[in-house]
Amino acid sequence: MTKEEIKKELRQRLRDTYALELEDAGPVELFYSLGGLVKAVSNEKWQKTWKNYLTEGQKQVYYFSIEFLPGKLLKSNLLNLGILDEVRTTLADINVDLEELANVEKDMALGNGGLGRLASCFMDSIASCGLPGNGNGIRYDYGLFKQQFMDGYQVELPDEWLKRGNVWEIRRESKACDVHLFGNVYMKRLANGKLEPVEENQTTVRAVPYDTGMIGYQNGIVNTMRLWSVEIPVSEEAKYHNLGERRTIEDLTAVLYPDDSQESGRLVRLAQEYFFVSAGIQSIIRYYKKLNLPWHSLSEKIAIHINDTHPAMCVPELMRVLMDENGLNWEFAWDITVKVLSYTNHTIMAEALEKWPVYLMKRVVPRIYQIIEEIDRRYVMSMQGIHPQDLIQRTRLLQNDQIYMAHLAIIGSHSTNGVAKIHSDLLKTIVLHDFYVVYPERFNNKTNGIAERRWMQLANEPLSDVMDELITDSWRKAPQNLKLLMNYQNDEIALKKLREAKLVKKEELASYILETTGIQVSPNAIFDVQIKRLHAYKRQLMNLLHILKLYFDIKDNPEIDLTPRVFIFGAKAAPSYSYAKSIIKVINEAADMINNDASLQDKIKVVFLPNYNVSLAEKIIPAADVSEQISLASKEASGTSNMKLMLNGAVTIATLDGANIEIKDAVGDDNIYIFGLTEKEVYNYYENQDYSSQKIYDEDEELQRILDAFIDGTIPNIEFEGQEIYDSLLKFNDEYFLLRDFHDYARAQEQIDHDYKDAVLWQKKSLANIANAGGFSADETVKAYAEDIWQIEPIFAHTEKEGTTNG
Ligand code: F58
Repeated sequence: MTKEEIKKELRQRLRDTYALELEDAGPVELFYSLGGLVKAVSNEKWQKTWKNYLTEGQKQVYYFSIEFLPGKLLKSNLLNLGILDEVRTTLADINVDLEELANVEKDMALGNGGLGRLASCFMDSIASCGLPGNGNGIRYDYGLFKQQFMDGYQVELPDEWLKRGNVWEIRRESKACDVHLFGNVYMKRLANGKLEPVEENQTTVRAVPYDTGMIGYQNGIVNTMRLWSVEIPVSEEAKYHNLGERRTIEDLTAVLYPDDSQESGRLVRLAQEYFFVSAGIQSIIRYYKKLNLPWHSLSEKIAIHINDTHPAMCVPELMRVLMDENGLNWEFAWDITVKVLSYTNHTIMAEALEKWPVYLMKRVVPRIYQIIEEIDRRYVMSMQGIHPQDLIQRTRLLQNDQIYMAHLAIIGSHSTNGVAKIHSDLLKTIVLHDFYVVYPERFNNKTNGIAERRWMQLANEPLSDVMDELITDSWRKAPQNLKLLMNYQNDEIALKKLREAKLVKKEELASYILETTGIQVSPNAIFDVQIKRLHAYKRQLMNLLHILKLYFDIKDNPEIDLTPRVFIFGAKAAPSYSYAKSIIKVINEAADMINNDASLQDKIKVVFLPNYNVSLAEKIIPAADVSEQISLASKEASGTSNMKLMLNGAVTIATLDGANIEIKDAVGDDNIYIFGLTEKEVYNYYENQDYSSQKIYDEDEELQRILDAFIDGTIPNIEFEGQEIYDSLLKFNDEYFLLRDFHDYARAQEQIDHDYKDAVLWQKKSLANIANAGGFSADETVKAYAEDIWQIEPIFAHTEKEGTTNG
């Protein structure tokens, strides 16, 4: 599009929608008009893409995820359509700043953290690699809560992201379908002797899809992310004249659950899981039927991915649709189901592995429960004589009146993968070892990846420009080419350029910190960043223990030679996770104490930025010097902020956990700071049960002083929280071994303090991190999924093979 065409289109849209001239429009009107224009450009490609898939009979994957975290889409869509620069300069001609328009857009925050963001990075990469793949999820009316701090406490406010409407989505009324919940079911014997399920007294809700185009990077491909919203079917309207009853239905897709620990919400959460699974499966089968192919070809045309266990009801739902609605027998339906489905596990934490009480499942989805029972019965039967009884009992779906959703996903699919090498190994050797014995061929690893386009090209333009200058812009299409940067390791001019690019982003972040918190920080200090959900295993608390160590060090010796450092946190705690909320409170109070103590001479500052989300990550990550990846070894499945920070030249301080291990292998020992227990040592402690935090404390004066600060009034205003944390570390024996890892962590931090003083040395380390981040591109990850698990091909490869030319 030329500049003139862009202006003309904008003028027209402003007149048509707002009765405004370009010169009179404000950022909101401009954003929506520009969004509409972008959508119109991409719609043409979108239509072509799906028609192409249909006529070519392409096998497609459907990525089922209860969370998607796309963030803002305007700039990413412009970039992927290849018109970012044109639009930016056109707007500049009329004195409009694209950044200001982009800020009008609300983050689409339909997820909690890594799991949801991974789903969105995958959507970007799947489209960018020309792969036929679609998302399937829930269109929550309210996304993840907005976080504010009051007196240092986390306060949760509703996220009204749809208030001004969502410019990207298309409501597809004609693709709506009915989902049935509750009621009861019994088996009726037909005249031919066969049994048929009869369902009664059900509640029927309407699932209406809202589709958003997932635009590939400058390749003409636009895939679909389909999010379902609940409505009352027209035929049922009369039943719901009572407003209260209406609300119970409409609330089904009202909010994203930050966790499932509150009983009151659990029924709704289960209904949500079934709702988007059932709607998704029904729409896929409806599509497949249009192809007029026999059922046994289903797995040649369709792959369905279960992202964590939340969509695990795909297994019984696909069985139900094939058997009850299309008359297939059990064996045939089962064979198809296992071939079509695949599953990713994202955690080894027992409390996070979903289990649903039988009574709840029976109540919410009685027919699904019946099918689950039958899967369990047949599984147990088929294993008799092959595996020992105790193994069979441990692996079955139904145990202690609960349904083990991971077991359902593993038994009902052909592939189970972990998200980093160590995590996949732990699944095989420990967490899911029994299943590995039963189905060794089903287990595989797919290390997570990130969309470099968003995390470098969009988030960090100064660095992107330096890269173009040094290694040409080929890395933009092929992130592997970042490797070429290694040629500049000893080039002082290149190192200086990289340093200057980092400084620009640090200055921007410093301004943002001042604006939002009133805290003044120096861009010359080390920016040390820990950004992730607040969870005990991620050990934000250990970071604080080290900050307190430095605090006491400076107090004891005001002349101490410390490199000034700003510790930056970003994290939301699940509203019902009170321990995590206490950690937020103590960090905020310690921050207040430190930031207002002039005797520290600004040697350390602590900033907890509120409302961590994708947009805030885009501000923090490019400005980071140090990346904190300090989870207890074995607990973090992979991590992805570690990859984003590395890509932006931050140097990692890490335990040997998750993808940190692969990052270490990629950058080499000199360019990462490793400390702490290994996963084997952690498991040894579990086995021998000989960990005593009290013993460590009793023998360690420094730790005594730091821990006592939580209860002796040193950190003010934390009577309750301080005691809770103190007790967790001593009375309850320090579940995540903070005291055990503390000194090694402090040692690694001291090394960072020392190395950062040598600007050239530090910049070389930073360069090695950028150069080796290409291996963590989500493009590579989804290509591996496509080849090994989904068996789908890029549209280009497919059309070439068939001898056609439409790409
Ligand atoms: C995360 N899981 C893992 N779960 O913790 C992280 O290591 C990994 O990199 C990432 O998945 C992607 O594989 C995660 O984000 C959740 O947010 C849960 C969702 C359901 C409610 C409880 C939190």
